[in-house]
Amino acid sequence: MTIDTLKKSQLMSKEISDLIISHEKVAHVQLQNPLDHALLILIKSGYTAIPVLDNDYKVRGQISKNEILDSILGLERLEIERLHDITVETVMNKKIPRLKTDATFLKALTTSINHPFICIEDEKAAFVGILTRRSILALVHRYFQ
Ligand code: 2BA
Repeated sequence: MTIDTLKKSQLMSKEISDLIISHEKVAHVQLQNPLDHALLILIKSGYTAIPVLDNDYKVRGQISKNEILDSILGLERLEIERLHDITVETVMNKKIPRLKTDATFLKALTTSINHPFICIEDEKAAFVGILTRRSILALVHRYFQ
């Protein structure tokens, strides 16, 4: 095995724990929050999409600005007044990628091809934080240098 191949296999089998953005730093909303609150958090944080958590701090989905705006799209205008009456749970995307803290870097790299961020859970499925495409690419970039 060459040194390059060895380094590559070490990188790919490396665990992702060092790359995780901890839950305290992750903007999120809860299932029962109204959409006006979710939109406020999205606009204030600057992110396109953020995780949705339940009362037990478990990840249940993610919500994006586009999903919110799409849900209030009327025939001729955005029905802004409906934002307060719809909950995050009704509109969120439930099919989201998740990984455990001990997942390999290769698994995270593969998942990040189609997803800008991945929710990370512990063994009891509690939310630990997120892994962003940016942190994954930064590590790949360091490797190629
Ligand atoms: P987006 O919000 O679509 O952001 C795409 C990229 O734009 C981010 O890539 C980052 O490079 C940059 N960016 C956007 N808003 C930023 C901000 N307020 N501060 C700094 N950089 C910003 P990634 O860093 O790879 O993040 C991928 C996705 O992960 C983001 O997509 C967002 O949906 C989510 N995300 C990242 N950090 C988050 C956090 N602290 N809380 C909640 N969601 C986060």
